[in-house]
Amino acid sequence: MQDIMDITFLQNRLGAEHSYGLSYLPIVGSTNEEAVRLAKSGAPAWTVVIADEQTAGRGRYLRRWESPAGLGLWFSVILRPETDFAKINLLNLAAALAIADFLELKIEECGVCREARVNLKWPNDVWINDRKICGLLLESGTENNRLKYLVIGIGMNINQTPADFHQKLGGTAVSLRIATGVEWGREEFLADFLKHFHNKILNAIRTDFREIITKYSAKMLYKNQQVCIKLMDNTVGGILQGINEFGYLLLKTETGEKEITTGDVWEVPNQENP
Ligand code: BT5
Repeated sequence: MQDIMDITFLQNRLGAEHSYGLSYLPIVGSTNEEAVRLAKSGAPAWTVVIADEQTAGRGRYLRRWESPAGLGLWFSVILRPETDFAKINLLNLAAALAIADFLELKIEECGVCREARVNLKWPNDVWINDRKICGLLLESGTENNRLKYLVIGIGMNINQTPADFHQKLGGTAVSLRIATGVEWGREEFLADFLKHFHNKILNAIRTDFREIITKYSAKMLYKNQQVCIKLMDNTVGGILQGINEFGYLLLKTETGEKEITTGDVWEVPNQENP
């Protein structure tokens, strides 16, 4: 497989009727940074910034996202949804769900018999079995409490082998190749994903996210399990119950039910069976 993406192949596979404008950069600091810059200067909805490699790929809270050349899909989609800023959580969940559904479709299509369960770790991770395959980072601009633009940054591990991951990620990250045992054509995968993503996001907005909560909940990691949630300045423990209509996490704690708007969820190992 090649490091450099074949953009003509990608365009052709997307077909003539697609709504995307592609901006391809072999190497960039962060596709989100570039997409935010383009969005601020008026780029239309469905502009996609794609890179083969990111030198400063970012996660939430200024964390780093490993984005080696030619092995994954690192891209950012600009949206201009006509919605309140408050809908951003639901858009985040709708995007994660669209990714999980697509991964399931592709895994099924390729016919591997390996056990590859796709799960959602609230709020922005997609996992296969017990490892992270994909992370999302949303960045937005607002005006009078309405979303002016939304950038959905997506990092998906595609063709890495275990040795390609940084030691620090050992045991927590996975690629589609590791999960399925086969190598994937990134262009074909991305073109098919973009078509799927467009339909899913438009449908989620059109139906006011009505089905998203139920569908997201069904794929949620650690449901009804004891978890620990790392917030900005403290940690809270409890039983993960699901999400509410705003996309916030519901946690049953010793002092009652808590609504969590952001944070990192970790499983608390079972004392009898750690
Ligand atoms: C995320 O943050 O998971 C959001 C990642 C978004 C990356 C995309 S790539 C395209 C676009 N451009 C950008 O600059 N970013 C977006 P968070 O939940 O904070 O998780 C970050 C953590 O995931 C790190 O601290 C590592 O532990 C882990 N990690 C880093 N790189 C990884 C990788 N390639 N695969 C799996 N885990 C990784």
